[in-house]
Amino acid sequence: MVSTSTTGAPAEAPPPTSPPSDDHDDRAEGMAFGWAAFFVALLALIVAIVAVGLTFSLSNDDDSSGPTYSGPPKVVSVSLTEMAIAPKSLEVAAGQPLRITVTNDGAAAHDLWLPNGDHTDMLEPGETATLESDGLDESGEAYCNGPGHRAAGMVMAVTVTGGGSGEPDGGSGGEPADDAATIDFAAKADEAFEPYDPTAPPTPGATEHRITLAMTEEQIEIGPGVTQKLWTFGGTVPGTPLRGKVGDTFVVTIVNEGTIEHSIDFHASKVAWNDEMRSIAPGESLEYTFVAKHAGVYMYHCGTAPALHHIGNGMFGAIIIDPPNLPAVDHEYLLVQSEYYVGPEGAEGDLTKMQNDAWDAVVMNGYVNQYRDRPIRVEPDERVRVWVLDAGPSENSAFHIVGTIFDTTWKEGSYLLQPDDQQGGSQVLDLQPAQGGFVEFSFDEAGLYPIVTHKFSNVGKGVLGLFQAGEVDGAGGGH
Ligand SMILES: [Cu+2]
Repeated sequence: MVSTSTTGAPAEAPPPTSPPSDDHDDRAEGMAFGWAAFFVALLALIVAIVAVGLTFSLSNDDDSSGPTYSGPPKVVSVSLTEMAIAPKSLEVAAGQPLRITVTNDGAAAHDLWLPNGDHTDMLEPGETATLESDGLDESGEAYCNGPGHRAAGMVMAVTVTGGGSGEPDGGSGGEPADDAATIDFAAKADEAFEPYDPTAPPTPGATEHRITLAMTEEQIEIGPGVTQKLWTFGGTVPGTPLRGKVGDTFVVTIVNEGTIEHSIDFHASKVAWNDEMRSIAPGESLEYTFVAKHAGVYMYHCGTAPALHHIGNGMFGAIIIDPPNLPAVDHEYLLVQSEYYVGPEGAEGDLTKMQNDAWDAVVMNGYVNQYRDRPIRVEPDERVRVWVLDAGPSENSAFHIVGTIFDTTWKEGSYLLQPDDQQGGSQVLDLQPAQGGFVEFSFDEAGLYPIVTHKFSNVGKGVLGLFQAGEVDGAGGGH
């Protein structure tokens, strides 16, 4: 498995526009001196302004000692749910102490932050805490600091009366962040980029599989120059691919190495939801044992509320359970389609966009157009099987390969088409979110064969890949 994890921005310094020369150096020194003088002057100005401001505020304090309040505290009850705070607004006198009973009535962890920074701990579902504050000087917004929760609508407008000015800026709830990173779909990954290995894991000979999946938070590049803080199973998006046969036992230990609760839900299993699929806190682990009773390419994902956010921010993967008598082929690949809902650079995906089906990108195996720039290499007439999973969270897939026809399609546990005297062909494997299957085919001629979803509005959003059959002039070649 190749990780696309990075710890910082890609190292691509812009090339110098002209070679350095003595002339340049002299001018640079002169300019440097000029700038230094300028900054000294600027610093002096800033010091002067601060001094004046300080004097003014001190004398101001002498005139009026600021908002004082001598009455009883304001006592309020606040309820936190997905994704709202009730009541929606709160009015309090300037300087009046606050005693807020905060109850988490939701299914995920939440907290409450006041505009002055006073806040509760992160509260588990059903938990109640009392938030005491000495009071506020200015209006503002109270909010939940859970990842993406404020932008998704967990806000409460706080109006402070009789004191400092300032209107509550409560309009931000429910609006997507406008500082989201932008993906350039024409950009190419730099030389050092290592694509997610599209090769399907081989079928293991053993019948019991012991696997540990760390649930982590990673800075991961999702397209050239755009990095998001994704939540993962095993450090990659998609998560570690797993494989076995019908009848095999999987003993999976999940370890929560993140900072918020997570869980795992294997669609390949038949187990009680309230036991194996329960959420675990940071630092905890859980053993999830199941027997694979039915064949398929199944999704696994985090189910912790809001599951939309956990899946949309990277917590999904594929597990292949081979049907009996699966024929051998020359190459087997695994392509997982999913969407990105891009937040600010280096931050989590935007939950509000997820709630509105407003994806920025649709990708195969977690990276924008990665097999367009690193084609998947086979030979003409070789038999190829591609397992396809649509991880969503919300968009479908019309999986198609330009220039070939599938002679075999298998979807959700059953063959739809196999070679017979009807000589039928299939052009698309259609998958709704969390559906999977495989297709088999070969390429008749050497050349390039684009991989797409035939929902063409998504083709320009990062889903494009290429198979390269044989030698092609000018093609990079990949796997
Ligand atoms: Cu999770």
